[in-house]
Parts: sequence; structure tokens; C-alpha cells
Amino acid sequence: MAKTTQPFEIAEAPADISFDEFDENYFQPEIPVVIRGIGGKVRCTDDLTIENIREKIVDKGLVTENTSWFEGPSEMLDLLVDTPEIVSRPMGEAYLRKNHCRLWLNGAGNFTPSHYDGNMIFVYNLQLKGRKEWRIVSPHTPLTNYPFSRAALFGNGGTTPPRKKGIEFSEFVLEEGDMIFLPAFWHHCVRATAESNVNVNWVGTRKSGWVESKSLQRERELLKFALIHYKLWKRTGLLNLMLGAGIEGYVENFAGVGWDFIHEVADDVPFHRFLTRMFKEAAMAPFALKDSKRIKKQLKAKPLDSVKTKSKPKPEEQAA
Ligand SMILES: O=C(O)CCC(=O)C(=O)O
Ligand SMILES: [Fe+2]
Repeated sequence: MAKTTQPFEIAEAPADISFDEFDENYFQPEIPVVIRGIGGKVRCTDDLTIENIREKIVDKGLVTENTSWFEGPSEMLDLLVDTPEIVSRPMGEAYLRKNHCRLWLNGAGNFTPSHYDGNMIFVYNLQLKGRKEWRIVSPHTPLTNYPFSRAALFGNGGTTPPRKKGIEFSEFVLEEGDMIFLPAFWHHCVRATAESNVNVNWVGTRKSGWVESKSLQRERELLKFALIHYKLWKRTGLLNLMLGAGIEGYVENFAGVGWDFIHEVADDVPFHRFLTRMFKEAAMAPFALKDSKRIKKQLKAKPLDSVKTKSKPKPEEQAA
């Protein structure tokens, strides 16, 4: 692709796209695509208010509360929506963690800064209610992250389009009923613009056939660090803190498999690449220190905060 700071046009597909077409054109080559209006094709409860969902799922303890979303097994989403075939078939071939479904309940202005998801997962995100604005960045021209992290530096963490030349990015809106398929390692930042927003995710990890990219290369090198660290210290606490943003069991249960999978991804990384990676990550430490207050605030956010307070976008975020 030509060197440009202009966004590229996201691929779009109709709600009746066949599984074969989806698989060949998007899933296998790991190309993001927005499927318009698929929400109208699947059974979906009609009482989709945040209060109802809270009563039906959250208050019944069917989900685990995470920093800014809820996660749970597929039964929790089955209460809300049918799983489309272009989701269920690839999920059937993938590694799944127990909680491979997620639920986002956000008020207007909720902003998720630029990051890519852990465990090398691909993500389907269906906008069941409301409207969200997305910006995604290709793993072939990735943003710079905090050391060992999957979150982009706040400087370019999503509030404004990337300025550096050559970064491949796209901007689009998910209206009610639209779904994005986002392959592994694509940075994304997301802003809720409707009063009340409900999204569901299905996520999984490809067992093989990962498309090589700069971000996959970094992941391999970071997982090599995990292997070496564990060999030396036989402990995972620090690894889960650094690589898994403090999530307990992140490496032990990586992609729902754990160490066997990490070996598969990282065994071949030469030692000099691992060393270079350590230097590159260390070089970003000053940025983490500079932004530490905002990072802490972000980590403390709770899913329903923005619903309760109906927060308006902050001036610094309105630039997006
Ligand atoms: O909806 C959002 O605010 C973020 C969504 C997201 O990060 C995801 O689906 O992985
Ligand atoms: Fe995400």
C-alpha cells in the first residue's frame, strides 16, 4: 500500500454473505470487514435495555466483570442473540477460553483507547444497540505500545488519527445491527456515540495459519521472553503483570491452551531477536512513566461507570 496518512476504506459485506465467501476473503487472509445489518438476521431479545441486560445477566452473576467489559461463556450471549454461522464455524475451529464471549454496556462518550486484544484473539463485535465510532490500525504498520503492553501510547492512543506517514488505518461507524470482524493484532479505539450502547463479542485464537506481521513478530518475541523468564524463575506473577495487564493465569492459560501454545509460537525466535526486543521495550519506559496516572485511571474504569454517569466526551477526546 502507498505511503499515506489517509485512512483506507474498510471492506463491507452484506448480512447474507456465505460462510465460504467470508472464510476465503476475510477470515483466512485476516482482513477486517464490516457486515452491515446482520443483527436483523439473528434472533435478538427485544427488551435490549441496559437495565434489562443488567438484571438478566450481570446481576445473576453469569458474567465476570472486567476493566471495561463483562466476560462469560457462550450461554450468556445465547440469552441475547443467536450466533451467526460466519461466527460459529470459525469459532468451532479455534482455541477458545472458557469466557470467550464478552458484553459491553456503555453510555454516551465512553472511549476505549487504542489497543489490540490479548491471547492472539480475533474478535467479532456486534453492535446490538446504539452506535460506535471505530479507528483500526494494521498490524503491518502498528502503533507503538507501552513496554510489554498491547495498549498504544496515549500520544497516538486513538483520540486523533495517526500522524506518522505510512500507517494503514481505517475509520468507520458501526450502526445498530452491524458487526465488525477484526483479525488478531489490529489496534482499535472505539467511541460510543448513542445514549445507550450494547455490544457483544465472540473471540477465539486461530490454531494455525496466522498471517505474519510486525505485531505478530513482536508477540513471538514477547512470548520468547515469557519462556526464558519461566525457565529461569519458574514463576508467572511478573509475566501476567507485564504481558497480561495483571490478569491472573494469563500466560498459564494463554489462548485457552497455555505453555504448549506459547512454545509453538515462540520456540523459533532467535536469541538476538529476543534481546533486541527487550531493548526496544525498555526504550518505551519513559513514556509509561509519563502517562502512569492516566494508565491507572483507565485500568480502574468499570463497565457500568459510563452508563451511571452518562458521561459526556472530555474536550481532549472530542478531537477524534
Ligand atoms: O466497544 C468498545 O469500547 C471496545 C471494543 C473492543 O475493544 C473489542 O471489541 O475488542
Ligand atoms: Fe478490544
